[in-house]
Amino acid sequence: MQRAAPQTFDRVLSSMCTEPHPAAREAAERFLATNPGDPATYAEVGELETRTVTMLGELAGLGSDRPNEAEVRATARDGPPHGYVTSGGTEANIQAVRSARNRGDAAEPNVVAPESVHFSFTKAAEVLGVELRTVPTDADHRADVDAVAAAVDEGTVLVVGVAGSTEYGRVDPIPELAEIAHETGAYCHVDAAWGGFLLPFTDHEWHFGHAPIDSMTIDPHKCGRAVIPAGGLLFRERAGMDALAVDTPYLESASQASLTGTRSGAGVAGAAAAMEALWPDGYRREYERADGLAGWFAGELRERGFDVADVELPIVVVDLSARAFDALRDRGWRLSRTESGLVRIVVMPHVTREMLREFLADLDGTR
Ligand code: 0PR
Repeated sequence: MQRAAPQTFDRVLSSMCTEPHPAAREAAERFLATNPGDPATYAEVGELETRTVTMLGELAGLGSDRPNEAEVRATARDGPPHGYVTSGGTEANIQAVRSARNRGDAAEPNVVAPESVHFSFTKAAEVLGVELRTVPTDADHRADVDAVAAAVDEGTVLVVGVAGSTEYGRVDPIPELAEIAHETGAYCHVDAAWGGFLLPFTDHEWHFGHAPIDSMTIDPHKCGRAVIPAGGLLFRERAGMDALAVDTPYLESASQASLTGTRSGAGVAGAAAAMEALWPDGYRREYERADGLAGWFAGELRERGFDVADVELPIVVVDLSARAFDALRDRGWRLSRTESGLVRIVVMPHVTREMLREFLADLDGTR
């Protein structure tokens, strides 16, 4: 029988995952038969998870060199960053909603989010029995602060902002959203599943050090170059994790906060290895490369007369005809579309200038 092989990455422009760092591959293989869900038995991978969460906290403004007042208070009270390595952004977002619901006391809880939020929040709402209120974004696809303020009420347990949206790579006004959340007695969650490994090198205000947010999704298996599965969930306070913990009578550890039970040690080890290899300089270099490449590519498309959205983080959104889209798909390009039918090209680490030149040549050939 023929040995199955995965796709190559040389025509993949649609994915938020990428070729893992070699150190991540190697570490993942070493830890294939470990279960971070049972850290009393699998202590080594448990320690790796703590290190990973600490590093994620560093990226996300917890434990920075110059902590703000809220950070100092949180650290004094609770110790190191709180969170865990999830199976992905979906689990992290579900758990953020669950934690807020459990900590709040609303009889009919709701979550308020811009319409640009990832569909994992739809799953969260369905699974947890909370109402998801999505509100329109502004003309530039960012959360509209006034619309969010108008949608919250006494039942709101969580306000969500996106830092690096799935379709347009937009960063919502996080400090303003945190303020609205806290004024109404809700928590504030930032979904930086994709953007979290790019944003440290920009001047956006998106993390725990910039605003009094309560939780964050930040995924090593996207721009962090870890192996799949490795998502990240962080809380500012220990209470965020405590609200997720259930008793585990027959395990040596007394409780478990993760949604899944047995978990991927390979994912945890891969995330730790990738971050140790790349944080911060490797990630900075990749951000600068991708940012430059996305800007160049958008310029090339505009020169050809295409309508291209402003590029904020390295996702290029362009209006291509259905005919061009199909022709490019037929030539092997893996492309995806926004809800409104525009083509989105995600400039991930495997996407090179050479690839994009070939893409442009193929696009020219369709006209
Ligand atoms: N939050 C944001 C902002 C996301 O973009 C995504 C995934 C998630 C949460 C959920 O993360 P998980 O997929 O890890 O649970 N965004 C991409 C999407 O759904 C994921 C993706 C990845 C799609 C690779 C395609 C692909 O090849 O579009």
